[in-house]
Amino acid sequence: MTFLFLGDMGRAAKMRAVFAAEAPDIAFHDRETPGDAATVRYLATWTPPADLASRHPGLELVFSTGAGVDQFDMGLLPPQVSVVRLVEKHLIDGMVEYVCAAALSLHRDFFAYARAQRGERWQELPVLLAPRRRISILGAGELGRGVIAGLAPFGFPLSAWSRSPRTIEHAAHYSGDDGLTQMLAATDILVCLLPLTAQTTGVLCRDLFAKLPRGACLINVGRGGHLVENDLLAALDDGQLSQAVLDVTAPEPLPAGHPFWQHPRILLTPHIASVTDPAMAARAMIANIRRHREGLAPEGLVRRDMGY
Ligand code: NDP
Ligand code: OXD
Repeated sequence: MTFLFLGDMGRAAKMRAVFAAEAPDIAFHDRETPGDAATVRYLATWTPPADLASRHPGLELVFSTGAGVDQFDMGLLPPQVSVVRLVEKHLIDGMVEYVCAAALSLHRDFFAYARAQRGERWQELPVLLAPRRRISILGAGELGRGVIAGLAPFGFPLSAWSRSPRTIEHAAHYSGDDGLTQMLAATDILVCLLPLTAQTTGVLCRDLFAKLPRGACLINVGRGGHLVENDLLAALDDGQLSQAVLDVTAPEPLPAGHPFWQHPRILLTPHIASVTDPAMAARAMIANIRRHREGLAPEGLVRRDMGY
């Protein structure tokens, strides 16, 4: 029973050590020692190669090494293969830290003060405390709910929007188009934590920005494909939005000379909001292999027809 990791060898070494110590019953293979392709039951990769199914006819589970699966071409995988994304505490904690840091920096006007400093202006802005700053999250999944739990102790009024109705501790919940419009009207800082699917591509666009109160801020930690770049530039230029923090772009990295690089109201980070830890990922995958062997659904099982 073989697990094959198709990633870089530095990560492979860390994952191999966890498998050796905690799952000696599962043979661990990697790119340099791929073993017998026919015995591979479980495989982890960021993007599956096109010939995956023919190369490994015994495949049962394909793990994404991240939380997202938009980089997978589901059509290349046979229907009996389950696709599993990474659901893991370390990944959630990283996202919570990043979004809290970005939201607090926006809330306490750090970006405006950085601009004032560069212009040698000693300029006070009104101080609002958290109960007067409304933060909303697009997406109420593993990461969105983690972020809500991380922001709640500060006292921000919190909301979240997702496809299906649900109850979330510490946040008002909205779904549907009307729910989105209602939520946006009461949002000062908007965080995108949606998966990238056909339905969510380009969701961060002029129409959505127009539904926010004037001067609202955006944090995009979902995917670059969620954002219509020219609509963001227009919204920042005319003051509809006052600041954007972008951890994701399309493509990554942006080409030289792209207007986002030098924009005074955009902070770019290189897709580091939350980074997979190979050892933690290996533990999550081992736990899911055990669940699968017991006939249980793996945690993070992707609804292939929905794309997330
Ligand atoms: P989940 O699948 O747990 O959650 C996705 C959420 O989005 C769910 O609440 C889902 O609704 C909602 N959603 C999906 N489609 C729609 C839609 N059409 N309309 C409204 N709501 C929708 O994902 P995670 O929270 O684990 O991860 C979210 C994304 O974060 C990843 O897909 C990835 O793109 C990004 N990410 C970014 C990282 C970074 O470093 N920048 C790191 C890790 C992930 P419902 O609950 O109803 O299904
Ligand atoms: C992920 C990511 O999906 O890092 O895990 O973006």
